[in-house]
Amino acid sequence: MTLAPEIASKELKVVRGACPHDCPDTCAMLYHVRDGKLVDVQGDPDHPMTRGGLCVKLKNFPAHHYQADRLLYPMRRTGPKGSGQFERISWDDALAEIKARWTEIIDEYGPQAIMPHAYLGHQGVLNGLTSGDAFFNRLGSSVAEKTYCESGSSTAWIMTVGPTGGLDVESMAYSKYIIVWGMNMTSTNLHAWPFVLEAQKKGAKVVVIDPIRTRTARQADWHIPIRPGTDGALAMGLIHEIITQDLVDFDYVDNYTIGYADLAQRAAQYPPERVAEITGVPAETIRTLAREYATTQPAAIRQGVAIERSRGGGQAIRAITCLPALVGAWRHVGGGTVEMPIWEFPTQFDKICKPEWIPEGTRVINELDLGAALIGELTLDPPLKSLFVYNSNPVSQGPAQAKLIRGLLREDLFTVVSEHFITDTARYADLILPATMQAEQLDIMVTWGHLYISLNQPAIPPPGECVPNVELFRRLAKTMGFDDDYWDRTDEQMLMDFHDWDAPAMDGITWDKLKEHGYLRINVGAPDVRAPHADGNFPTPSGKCEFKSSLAEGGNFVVPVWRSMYEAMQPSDPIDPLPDYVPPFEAPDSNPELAKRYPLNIVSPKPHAFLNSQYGNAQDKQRIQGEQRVSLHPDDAAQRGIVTGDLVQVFNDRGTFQGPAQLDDALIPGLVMANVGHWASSSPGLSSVNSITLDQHSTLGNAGVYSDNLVEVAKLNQTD
Ligand SMILES: Nc1nc2c(c(=O)[nH]1)N[C@H]1C(S)=C(S)[C@@H](COP(=O)(O)OP(=O)(O)OC[C@H]3O[C@@H](n4cnc5c(=O)[nH]c(N)nc54)[C@H](O)[C@@H]3O)O[C@H]1N2
Ligand SMILES: Nc1nc2c(c(=O)[nH]1)N[C@H]1C(S)=C(S)[C@@H](COP(=O)(O)OP(=O)(O)OC[C@H]3O[C@@H](n4cnc5c(=O)[nH]c(N)nc54)[C@H](O)[C@@H]3O)O[C@H]1N2
Ligand SMILES: [Mo]
Repeated sequence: MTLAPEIASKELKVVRGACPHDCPDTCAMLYHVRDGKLVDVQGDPDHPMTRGGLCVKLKNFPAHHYQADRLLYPMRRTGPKGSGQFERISWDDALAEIKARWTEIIDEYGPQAIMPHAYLGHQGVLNGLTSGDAFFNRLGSSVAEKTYCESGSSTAWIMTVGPTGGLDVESMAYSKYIIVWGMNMTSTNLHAWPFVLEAQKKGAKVVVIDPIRTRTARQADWHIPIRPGTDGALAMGLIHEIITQDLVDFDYVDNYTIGYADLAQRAAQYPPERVAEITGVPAETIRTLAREYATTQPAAIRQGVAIERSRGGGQAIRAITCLPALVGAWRHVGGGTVEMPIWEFPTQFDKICKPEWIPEGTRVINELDLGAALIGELTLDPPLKSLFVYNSNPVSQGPAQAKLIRGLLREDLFTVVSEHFITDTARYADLILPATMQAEQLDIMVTWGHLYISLNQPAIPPPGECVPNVELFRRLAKTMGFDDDYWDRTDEQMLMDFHDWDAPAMDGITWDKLKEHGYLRINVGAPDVRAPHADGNFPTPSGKCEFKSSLAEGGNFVVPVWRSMYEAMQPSDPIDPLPDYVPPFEAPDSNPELAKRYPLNIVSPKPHAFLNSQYGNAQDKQRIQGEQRVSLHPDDAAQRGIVTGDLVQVFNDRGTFQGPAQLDDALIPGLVMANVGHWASSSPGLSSVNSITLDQHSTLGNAGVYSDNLVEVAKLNQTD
């Protein structure tokens, strides 16, 4: 940005910050401030992962703060729902209206008629995923089960190896074999990629398993294309081969695992020829991959969240997480697997979230069911009468977009949204409340891709009447008459409560040091020596890696994405204690009837230049990301008379969206790809990719099934 001369001449202040986004990298940043204005944001050159570089999303971060259409004041709807017409009101009026409407609703229906909806718009302790929990628990609203992301993976992970950080991504520099499974690291975990490249330079083989030859796959030594939702079969096939080729590390298995005999029996059902039919991965590839993986140690597996996005995603992650113990990869620095290392931090979420305030018997509604809940497809007594959305954009990111919009259009639903912009969801609000951005607030970032505690310190004052989420909920608590001491704590006191400072992992870490340094590595062993399970030590009920899970006995459960969030998630259906392949809800093989009408599988991975839907309204990012394209294999396009650039429609019984076609032989035949995150309000047809998404849950952890959808694609007449 060009600075006015009077600002450029003012003294430069540098403040230590941390990236706010839901991304495994959580970069350490340096805010450059002149005369109260944010003039530049740089990656911290000293941080071992950030290494001075920020990703494309964070380039120009000051401009995000000063974007002209940013919300600066509370707003009340003036036009019909969804019209996007609002007028400025005062905070006092907004809070008074919330109090009046909620009091009415509570009197008539009880507090459970109110539901919060939050996800990871912000990743902080004070302002993130759980920032409203204490307030809504105290209010007695319905509890929102938040399983947009990682809940399938985390549930599977904890059933298998317990709440361990597992392999440190920095230790991948010492790996000799690296499998990047269902992750597009160079877009979604960019700052871990240098460790992969370092290993590759030293001779390690890098393998990518993905239905698409992505920008990451192109840099790998071996790309193995696979049909979406079939990773469980591939992993079971690898287990089968490791056993039949006599590659098991029996010393490790005997000492540090349970359930081997049962696992072997299950895996016997997955010979490579059968697996090849399910996955599309040739039998010989499966044999070779198993042999190379087992015999090239240390071998690492970087698991992507994308694996969980189908009916059997959780079970697939169970199978994958068994692999390192089977071959003894955990013995070595650089061996093992990583899901998210968050479990290593000594967090005390309960002190922030107050689960003990949830009134007994309070119902739990999964956020992925919001559309169904709002339109009465789920029988709810009392029905939902008010929705409070913060840190999330369900119209863009949730499944079953059409149901959700129908629900949000209900005249009797009182919807409040706290936001930075009038998003696809905020358009449907009755009231919008303005939220601060990262340079304007204090927070500790919850990190899920490395082992550093990251502090973000405020660098500039909030513009207009924006408030951090933590302050928003304090104001709401006061408005609703809550007088607990909890609401009197300062931000700093709350942050001090968050970690267990006496835990060994916090050795050498103090608040003052954190303020001075911005980030500090927790005390869990340096990347060049850390081998957390060289001698077992798995934090499972048995203390071993559980091929056969003892936690499964309790029935299906959801591991809260953020550790110790609370145990409101009741066990439901019985679950299989052994990993297995669970076929997708929607795939040509598993649902041939549906495939007659909708023969193509669609995946909707992360946009390179947006962060989920954030930056989807920023022109500089739109220029990089391009519009909502529909990628398909040239053979599928030819069958439909489609060429690159044609405006096409993607559809199934749930909905439809449009975009220009892009023919791309990087996709396997039968696959369509459209990145999530483009705004419906600025897309042709006014809908986006989640219009076609099924609102079912995976069999483990109630995860969303974004990679488990059949569609058809047709050319649109330009006059349509
Ligand atoms: N640039 C950018 N970075 C981000 C984000 C963003 O929006 N933009 N979002 C962040 C968030 S919230 C998350 S959870 C992470 C997720 O990051 P990733 O785990 O990388 O997830 P995706 O980008 O959804 O998908 C990664 C790859 O998985 C493939 N894939 C899809 N379905 C399957 C399947 O069933 N099996 C296999 N083997 N592969 C499959 C896709 O083709 C895609 O190339 O990224 C984070 N980082
Ligand atoms: N089709 C498809 N759908 C998906 C996925 C997919 O791969 N494919 N991925 C899923 C995954 S992994 C995830 S994590 C979810 C993400 O789902 P969301 O977390 O809903 O995604 P975002 O687009 O980041 O939306 C967050 C919103 O919070 C707002 N926000 C940011 N900071 C603050 C703040 O401090 N205060 C307030 N009040 N608001 C703030 C932002 O402006 C933004 O509009 O999407 C899921 N949906
Ligand atoms: Mo995510």
